[in-house]
Amino acid sequence: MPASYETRITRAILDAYHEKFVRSLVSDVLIVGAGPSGLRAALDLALKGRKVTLLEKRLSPGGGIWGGAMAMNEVVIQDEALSALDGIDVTPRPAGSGLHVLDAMGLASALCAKAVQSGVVVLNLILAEDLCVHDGRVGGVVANRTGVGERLPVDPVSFQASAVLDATGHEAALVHMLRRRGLLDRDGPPSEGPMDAVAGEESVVAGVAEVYPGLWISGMCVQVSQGGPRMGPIFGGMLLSGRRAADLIDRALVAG
Ligand code: 48F
Repeated sequence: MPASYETRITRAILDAYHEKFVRSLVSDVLIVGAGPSGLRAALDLALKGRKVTLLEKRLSPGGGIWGGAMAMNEVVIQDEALSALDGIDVTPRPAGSGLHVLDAMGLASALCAKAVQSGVVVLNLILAEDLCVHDGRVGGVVANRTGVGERLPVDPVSFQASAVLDATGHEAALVHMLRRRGLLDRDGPPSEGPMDAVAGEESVVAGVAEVYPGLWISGMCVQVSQGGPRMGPIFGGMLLSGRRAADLIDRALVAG
């Protein structure tokens, strides 16, 4: 029987997704969480020639960008952080006091588009539910379809990488997985402190680190896991945090 038009459409999706999924199984860097810090880190690492896979549990990558602040969809970036927009097709508008504004839709979509065009494999609707740890080193992520592993007795699959970045924002999901098992400072701070926009912009960048062999943190995950201040609704530090993570991870990979 000749394949119907519907069958050929399904086949095209299956073939393309299969090829992408196979490519994502072994990466230089696996990033969990496609918010501003994860997307920026993914883009920078891809531009450095790294093989990058980005897992996002939601339908749409972009994390907190879409909502701006209190669902007012404008994003604020400070003078000192304008370099965080390098290579992204957006035009910030001056807003006084050393601040600039950007349409949130424009920033989220431009970041996603640039990351994909630069070779990052983005797999959405994939929930990271555990880590692979071999000989005291994180070597990958255990993941399932969003909504499946949480509700049904369906086994997950795993993705391997030389470095894993926890960019899951307030959830600090990968850090908590290690903490629950006592593999990482079980008595670490329970969450971020109260809001301090100035201090937060600094510490979210300064705190980027490899917190366990093979596991790095960026973005809001830094504040949560290190007890830093809650951030103001400003995105410069978040993007710079992703940039610093990309730089440190790339150097660590070069050093072997
Ligand atoms: O929350 P999110 O945008 O994190 P971020 O990059 O940026 C924080 C800002 O958006 C904002 C702020 C600005 O001042 O403070 O909050 O640190 O993006 C995190 C992404 O991770 C996904 C989640 O859906 C979101 O898109 N995520 C969280 N847990 C998992 C996950 C998981 N277990 N598996 C896959 N994705």
